[in-house]
Amino acid sequence: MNTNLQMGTILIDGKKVSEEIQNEIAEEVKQLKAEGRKIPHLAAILVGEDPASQTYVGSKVKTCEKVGFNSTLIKFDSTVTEKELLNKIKELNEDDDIDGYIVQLPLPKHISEQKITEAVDPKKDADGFHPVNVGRLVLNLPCYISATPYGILQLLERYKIETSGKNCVVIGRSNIVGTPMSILMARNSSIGNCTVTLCHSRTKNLKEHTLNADIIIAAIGKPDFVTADMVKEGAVVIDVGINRVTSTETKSGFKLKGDVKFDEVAPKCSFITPVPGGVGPMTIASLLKNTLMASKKEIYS
Ligand code: L34
Repeated sequence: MNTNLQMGTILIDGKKVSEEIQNEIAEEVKQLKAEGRKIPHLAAILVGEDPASQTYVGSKVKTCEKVGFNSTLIKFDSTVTEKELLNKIKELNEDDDIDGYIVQLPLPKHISEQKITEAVDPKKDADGFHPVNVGRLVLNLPCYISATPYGILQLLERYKIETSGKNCVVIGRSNIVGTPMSILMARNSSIGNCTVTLCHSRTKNLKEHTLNADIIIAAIGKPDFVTADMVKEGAVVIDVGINRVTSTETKSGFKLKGDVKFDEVAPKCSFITPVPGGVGPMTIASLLKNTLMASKKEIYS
C-alpha cells in the first residue's frame, strides 16, 4: 500500500490514531477502576447475518474489551419483528448498568430504522443518531456526535490540518456522515470554519466544485468515485468509503475499496486517508469516546 506516494503527501494513519485514543481511554478506565467508579458498559444490537455488519460489531466489542469496558452483544435473527426490537431497546433504556448502546445499521427492510433510532434514549445514544442529538449538534450544544464524523474531526485535529477559511466539499448527504460532517466543518470552531459545499447525486458539474476544494470528504459509497482529475494539487482528501468489491486476489473473495481512486489521487494530495486503515478504525475509537462520556455523564446528567 501507498508505495507510489510522492514526497510531500502525508498518509493519515487512522489505525495508529485510533490506537492512541484507545490507549488514552484505557488509562482513564484504569483510573475509574482505581477510584471504584463505574466501568463503562456498551451494548450493541446486531440484526441478521450481514458480513460487513458482523465485522464492524465484532471489532467494536473486541475494542471494548481491549480498553477495559464491559460490553454486551445482542444478536437477533433477520426475522426479528420491530416490536421485539423495540422491547429490547426499552429494556436497555431502563438498565442502569448500560451506559450507551448502538443498533447496527442497516436493518432488514421490514423494520423502520427511524422508529428504532427514535426509541433509543438520547442519553444512551452512543451513535449520536437520535433526533435530539442531531438537533443539538446543529445548534452546537453538548451532544453525542455521530462516530464517523467525530473520528474525522479527530484526524484533522491530530494531524494539525488547517481548516479555517478553507473550501470543504463533502460528497454524500447521509444522516450518519455527509449531513453532520457538513455542519461540523462549517462550524465556528478550531476544527471547522470552512466554506462548505454539500454535493450529492443530483449535483451538476461535481468536478467544478471538487477542483475548488482544499478539503474533500468523500462519503458517497461508490468505489473509486473520486479521480485525480477532480482533485486540486495540495488538497486534503478524507475517504469515508468502505466498499466491498469482489476480488480474486484475496481469500475472502472481496477487497475493500474507498470512494477515492487512491493510487492516482494520492500523489496530488497534501494529506490523504487510506482504505482500510483510515476513517474506519476512527469510527470505532469515537464510539468508545462517546461511551466513556456517557458513563461519566458528561453530556447529560
Ligand atoms: N449504528 N451502524 C451504526 N453505527 C455505526 O457507526 C455504523 N457504522 C457504519 C455502518 N453502520 C453503522 C460503522 O460502524 C460503518 N461503520 C464502520 C465501522 C468500522 C469500520 C468500517 C465501518 C472499520 O473498522 N473498517 C476497517 C476495515 C474493516 C474490515 O476489514 O472490513 C478499516 O480499516 O477501514
